[in-house]
Amino acid sequence: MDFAGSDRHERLDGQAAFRGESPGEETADWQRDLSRAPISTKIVVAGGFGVGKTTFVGSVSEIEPLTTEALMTQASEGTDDLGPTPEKMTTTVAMDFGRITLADDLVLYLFGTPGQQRFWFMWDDLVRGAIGAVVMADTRRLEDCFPALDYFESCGFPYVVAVNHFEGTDRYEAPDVREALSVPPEAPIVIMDARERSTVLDSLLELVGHAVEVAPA
Ligand SMILES: Nc1nc2c(ncn2[C@@H]2O[C@H](COP(=O)(O)OP(=O)(O)O)[C@@H](O)[C@H]2O)c(=O)[nH]1
Ligand SMILES: [Mg+2]
Repeated sequence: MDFAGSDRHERLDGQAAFRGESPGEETADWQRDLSRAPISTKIVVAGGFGVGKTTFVGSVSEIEPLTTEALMTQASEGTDDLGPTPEKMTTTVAMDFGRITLADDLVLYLFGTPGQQRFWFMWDDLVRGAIGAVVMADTRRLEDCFPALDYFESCGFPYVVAVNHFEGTDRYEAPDVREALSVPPEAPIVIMDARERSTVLDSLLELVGHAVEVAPA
């Protein structure tokens, strides 16, 4: 783990003791309780093209993230807008897949959805069985996450908005983003950096907390 020593790490440590984090530490009673099987759940990572979904999943995945990137060809010219990320040579054609263990017995499976409109037919399948979604937003093109927001709002699916802050762009605070996106007050907004593991974990913890809060008792 590469975030030892940060404040965030200490905070996360309290909330979620990561597997293998402290090898010398005594195991607690509940950890030896074999009846306590790990709970696994699914989380969807959505957002527009180039917003950082593949980076997000790759930053936290314990397993080699499975991505199905394809070299962009002339066929996607004019469909995939490369304006803000001209260096981007690949595009995710199916999905990103990763896994992370929180709190020793909560396993999250992350599914990054392709942002391109031509793949929206997959969304109903993708969200089946998921507890919630992280909707990634880039403040340079907030409108790219409208379709994802509309989709999750329309089906009452819990989500958090993760503003992936690209350096060199204006920094916005959560209330500004909430207003610009008309995000209802109950949906958390996190300002983060998809390349920074600790901020990706923060976003996931926000989502898990939010999903638990809104889940029917
Ligand atoms: N500067 C900066 N670049 C990022 C950040 N997140 C992703 N990138 C880069 O932006 C590009 C698009 O990210 P990617 O994860 O492939 O986007 P996706 O299409 O949503 O999967 C890649 O070149 C990433 O390395 C970030 O927080 N800051
Ligand atoms: Mg991708």
